[in-house]
Amino acid sequence: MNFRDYAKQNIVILDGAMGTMLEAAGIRASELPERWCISNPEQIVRIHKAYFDAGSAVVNTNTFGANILKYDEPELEAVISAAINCAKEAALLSVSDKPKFVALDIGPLGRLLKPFGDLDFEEAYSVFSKTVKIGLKHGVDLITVETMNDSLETKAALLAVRDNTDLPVIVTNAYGADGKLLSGASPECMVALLEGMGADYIGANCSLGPKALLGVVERICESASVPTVFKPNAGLPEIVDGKTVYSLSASDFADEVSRAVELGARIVGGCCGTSPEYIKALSDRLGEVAPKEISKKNKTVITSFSRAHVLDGALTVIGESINPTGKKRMKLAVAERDIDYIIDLAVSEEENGADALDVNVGVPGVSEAEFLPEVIESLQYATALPLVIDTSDPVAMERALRVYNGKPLINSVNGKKESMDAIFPLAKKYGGAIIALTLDENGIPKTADERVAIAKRIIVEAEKHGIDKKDLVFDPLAMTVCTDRSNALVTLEALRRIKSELCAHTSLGVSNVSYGLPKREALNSTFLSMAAANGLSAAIINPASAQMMNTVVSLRALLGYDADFEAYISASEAIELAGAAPIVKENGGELRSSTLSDAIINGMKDTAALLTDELLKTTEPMQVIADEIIPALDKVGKGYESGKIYLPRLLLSAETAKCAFERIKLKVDKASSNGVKIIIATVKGDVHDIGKNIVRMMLENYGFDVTDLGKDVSPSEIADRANELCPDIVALSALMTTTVPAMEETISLLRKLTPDVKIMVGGAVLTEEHAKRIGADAYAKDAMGAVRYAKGFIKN
Ligand code: THG
Repeated sequence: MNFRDYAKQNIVILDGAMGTMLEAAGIRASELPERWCISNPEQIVRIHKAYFDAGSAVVNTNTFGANILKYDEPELEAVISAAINCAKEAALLSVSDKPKFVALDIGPLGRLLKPFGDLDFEEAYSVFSKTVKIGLKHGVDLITVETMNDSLETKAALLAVRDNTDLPVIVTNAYGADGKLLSGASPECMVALLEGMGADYIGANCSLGPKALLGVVERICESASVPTVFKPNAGLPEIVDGKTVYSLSASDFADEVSRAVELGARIVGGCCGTSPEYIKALSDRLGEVAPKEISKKNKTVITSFSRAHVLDGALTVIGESINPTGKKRMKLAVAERDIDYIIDLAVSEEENGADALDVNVGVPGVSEAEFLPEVIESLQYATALPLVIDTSDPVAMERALRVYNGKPLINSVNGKKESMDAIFPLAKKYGGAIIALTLDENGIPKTADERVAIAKRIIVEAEKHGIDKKDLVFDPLAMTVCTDRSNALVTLEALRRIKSELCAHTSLGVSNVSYGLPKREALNSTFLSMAAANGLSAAIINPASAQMMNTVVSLRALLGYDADFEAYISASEAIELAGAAPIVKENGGELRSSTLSDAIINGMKDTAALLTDELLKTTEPMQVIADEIIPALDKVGKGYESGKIYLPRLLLSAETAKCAFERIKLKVDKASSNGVKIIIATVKGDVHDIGKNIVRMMLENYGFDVTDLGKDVSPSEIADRANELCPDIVALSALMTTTVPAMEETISLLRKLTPDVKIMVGGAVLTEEHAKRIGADAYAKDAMGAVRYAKGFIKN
């Protein structure tokens, strides 16, 4: 039986933890677990077989970290083929009468993509591709991409899978207590992104215990049209007597996971802390539960790295400002590759109430294929809004689509064969929604009839490429009424008919209608109202125009999308406060971010460097740091702590602050240090330095003098360096539960050798309480927590 058929008819039981079982079998923390496929294959076979016997229909190969960043090529192939053989052998040996499937397991790379780390998207993609190709060569039934906490890394992995095989693929992410990935993505973001790219099964694994993730599972079930997967830990990890224990018993675990099945999850198993006993309990428990039917969701969703936007009739505003057509200043910015100017426009548009941003950098003589992906990469963390990628160059489009961290709106395809042949495969592969212009080889039709006919043909053609109508947004083309007085009416009729006859979403570049006429805003806003009355879903407009945005706010209220007129009233209050001034600031072509502080907050690196140089002409370096840099970092840091902004944005600001610090360092040596010395290290046995690197970067940016000892550092080395450098603080990181004992050991050694030094600890598996228990002076929940503690040591 093939896996897809099996999953259609059954609740699929996956396996439980591999790591936990290997620990029990005596693997040391410093060993690479995948090597056991070669050195101790009988153990690996035993574990897989125990899962099959307990009721698993699928086991994941022991290849979580099998990639060319950790193994050279011959060893990688040897490890993966041995891992697959172990799983297949276990399937043959198992006494279970269920069908048995082997999934190639792919975990995170252990090195982070930009902006968290230094890995490029393309590098990550090629690393994943290598693992996938080897796995396919040795034959598996399906592929599992799991435990990813960055949406862009997940995208790289899924792309590598889909470029090489049509086998079923399960994709599960590690969500935090806030219901989001570390990179900021919500469950709705992940569903839109992954479903768009062809993931067959989508879900959550690892991280918290089942109860804490039920909300995430529910949201995935509500937004996904594919089966939902749930593979949580056995509750929350705790460390007791140096050992990691999980809070849930097998039967409690089975009860809680079966709650998820009642909510709609159809593919379930266990992650860290679970064993065959847990899978047996789950399998027995689920014998009685019927799988819930999955409904096809018809929502049109676009996303940024952190936000999902649904086209739902409440008139989506797409900001038009990032477009050089007819704008001298913007043309200059593109010619000079001035990304800061573009970020500035984006920040304004977001502040003015746009829901998504059109990004067009087409200027004659500038290679869009080079510049557009660069702009998309920079812009996507400077704004939380989904981007609308606007180019007629398919090469530029594909490059931009690759690096985009989310599901974009593709602007655009049209009814020409050449356009559809170029764009539909890209949309299918990268999973974007698409604006489709109702024109074809014969140009823009004069009648609404013909425009509707083109829309119909586009739907049929898109279907052939596997693209659903819900992902098409039709643009019946607004044209200036200057040249033909029937233009507006034809567009409005086409709009109405596309909505009523084809039940499809629509968009319009509204301001085209007034081209060549005076008092454009009057025509534009009136046309917008007429279009909205005819069913317009998304308007490409200038959000800096108060008249346009007032019209939008009014339309939403009149169309019934503004419950209690809340948005309408707060917009009119803003007008009153400003003394009848427009509710939105006009953008007069000047940079809006005029202070260094603003530049840092908005992530404008070149501008920050420039403004720092400017300030240093008149101001003392320490003053620049105190007045501009630190307040900016504080503001972003507070936003992060309150959950208003996400990690990529925090890091962007930190990097921008670094640019400012570099200018200051050029001027005065040591000027940036606040005099507090900190040693930071990831403890022995732990090779994960993700968290530590983020903390180091934040501390450095606040002017702390940080010495980074790296990862996997022994207690004696840490103590020796502390002795030598006499720091104020030693900061220790442990990401894995298995390495927490090494942290405790380091603390006791430091207490003996350097009793005056304060010790701060952090890491994914630690809690405040546990930090206290192992004798640390402070626990830092995250990078900002570390900064807060260290600030207490600044003398002035
Ligand atoms: N459909 C789709 N995409 C589109 C268009 C469309 N993308 C481009 C364009 N048309 C929509 N974007 C703009 C951007 C700017 C202007 C018009 C359409 C424009 N700007 C004023 C000018 O240049 O004079 C200035 C406005 C301002 O004050 O900022 O006219 O139709 N799918």
